[in-house]
Amino acid sequence: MVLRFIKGVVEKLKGGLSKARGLFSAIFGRSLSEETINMVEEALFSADIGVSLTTLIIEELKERYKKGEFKDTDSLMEALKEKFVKILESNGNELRLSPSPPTVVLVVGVNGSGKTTSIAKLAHYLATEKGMSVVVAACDTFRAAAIEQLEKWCERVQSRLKGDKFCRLIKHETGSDPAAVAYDATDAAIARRADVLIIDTAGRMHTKVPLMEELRKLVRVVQKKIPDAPHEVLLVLDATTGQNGISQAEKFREAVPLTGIFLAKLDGTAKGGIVVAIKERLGIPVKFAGIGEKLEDIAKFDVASFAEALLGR
Ligand SMILES: Nc1nc2c(ncn2[C@@H]2O[C@H](COP(=O)(O)OP(=O)(O)OP(=O)(O)O)[C@@H](O)[C@H]2O)c(=O)[nH]1
Ligand SMILES: [Mg+2]
Repeated sequence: MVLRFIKGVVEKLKGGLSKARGLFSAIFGRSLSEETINMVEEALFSADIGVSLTTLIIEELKERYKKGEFKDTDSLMEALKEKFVKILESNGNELRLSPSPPTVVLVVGVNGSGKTTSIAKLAHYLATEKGMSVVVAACDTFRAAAIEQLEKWCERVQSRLKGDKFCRLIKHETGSDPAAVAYDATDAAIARRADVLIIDTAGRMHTKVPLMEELRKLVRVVQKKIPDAPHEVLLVLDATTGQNGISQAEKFREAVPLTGIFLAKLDGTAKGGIVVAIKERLGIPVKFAGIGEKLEDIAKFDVASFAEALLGR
């Protein structure tokens, strides 16, 4: 598994982005006119770029069109692609690693967004590709099935590892305090000299303590042992939820400083443009994409490939 946008991944991604792609590709081959730009606008809306960003992009394109900057539709689409890449480009697409392991990765997101599956993929990637040992904390203690699901994933990852590398789950009983699990998992990660500690969390309010308060508490507990943790806070967004992702990000950001997005289900009926909107509105880079339900179905987010998959012919 090479975590780049290898051909198969781009093809898969194209499938997920097919609706928006269809609208964009209908533009190629047409003669250039104001009408073509209106078609771009429609395609941007349908791709879930969002109203404000679409308006901004379209105004810029219209202005440049009036100045005669585009000689044909191809150059118009090229300008659009450049704009996308410019918005998405950031130096922050890599996972932030702590100079003194374990690196703590906190994973948050609403119910069903894909957190647990994405954690499994990330653990698998870090263990098999980067040779890291991983401790996973089952801090979604709401239902037994959630803990079992994570346990199965960790065992599957473990079965693929060689030598003394490991992927171990730390869990408590269903219904126990998530912060207590985090505390033990932090201890275990330090004691076992793990490279990474990945923390799964609940996506719903299930006690009297509001979810966001629970997240803050969990962070405080981890910081007792690792003061600069968490080094990475990944928000898992379901790519099919579109613009709603923005408000989810805003909500979680009130509780914990988000450092990246894991965009799950990009292989589904995703519109994909949400990536651009999130980066533009919130300044949070998309670091990984989920492109299926298997351990290998993770792609490191690559700006140019994404723009090509969405806007390419
Ligand atoms: N097609 C596809 N399905 C995914 C992807 N990531 C997760 N899923 C599916 O989405 C569903 C929810 O995934 P979970 O990982 O359980 O989500 P969660 O956020 O942990 O959910 P809760 O623990 O219930 O809050 C599962 O059926 C996953 O198989 C992806 O990248 N592509
Ligand atoms: Mg889960």
